[in-house]
Amino acid sequence: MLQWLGLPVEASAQAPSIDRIIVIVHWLMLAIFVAWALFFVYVLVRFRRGAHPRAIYEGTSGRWARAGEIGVVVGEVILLAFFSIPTWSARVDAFPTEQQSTIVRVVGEQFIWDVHYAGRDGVFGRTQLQLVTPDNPLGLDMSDPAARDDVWTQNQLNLPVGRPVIIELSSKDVIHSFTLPQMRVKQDAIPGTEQRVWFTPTRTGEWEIACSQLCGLGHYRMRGFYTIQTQADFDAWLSSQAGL
Ligand SMILES: [Cu+2]
Repeated sequence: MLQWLGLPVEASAQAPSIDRIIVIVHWLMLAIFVAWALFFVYVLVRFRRGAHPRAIYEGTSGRWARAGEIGVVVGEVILLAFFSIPTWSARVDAFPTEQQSTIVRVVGEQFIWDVHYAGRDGVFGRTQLQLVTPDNPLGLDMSDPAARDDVWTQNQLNLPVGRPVIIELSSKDVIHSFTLPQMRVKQDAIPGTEQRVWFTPTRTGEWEIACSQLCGLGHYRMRGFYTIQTQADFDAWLSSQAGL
């Protein structure tokens, strides 16, 4: 089934468990589709014009109709209780420690992804709303010593392969949805809150960041790029961005 769905490449350690759910959901939907199609053909023949049926307007109340509805509900409850929720819970419980992770802040705005790295000192500089300008989209406060080595980019997210990544996600204006299809990551960025999402990239590559929340007229061009690279390449890139 997985090959037929045409999903993007699995490039994170968490991708296979998400794909497993996607496959199960598709099998369930296929079963329901086939059952409904068979029922539809049966109804076409059974109540054809030549059989002179008399219409009943109350709707069906037969045993088979009820059994079908109950069957679908039971299937969905099993899917939720035994597959989706345990997968999600395992994902959330396994949150990595900050020491072992690469931590990056991502801020959505109409219609750009602002990316903030803590720089060499590992401490994010203070940001203030009043300081936001086109040249300083994050509102970095340069009077804070921790801010001086910070690195920021727009629509370009670089990450090292093979270790956990924690993205601290927020938004300046409306709800955006930070989406890395190859990582199987999709998380809403909500103004006034900070959402954390984590994953572990397992292969290097260059792909696109999507915004999967209709966030305004320019939503279609809210397109960023992300590059998963070796730790050495990532360190070199970060240094070059910091002007070191
Ligand atoms: Cu958006």
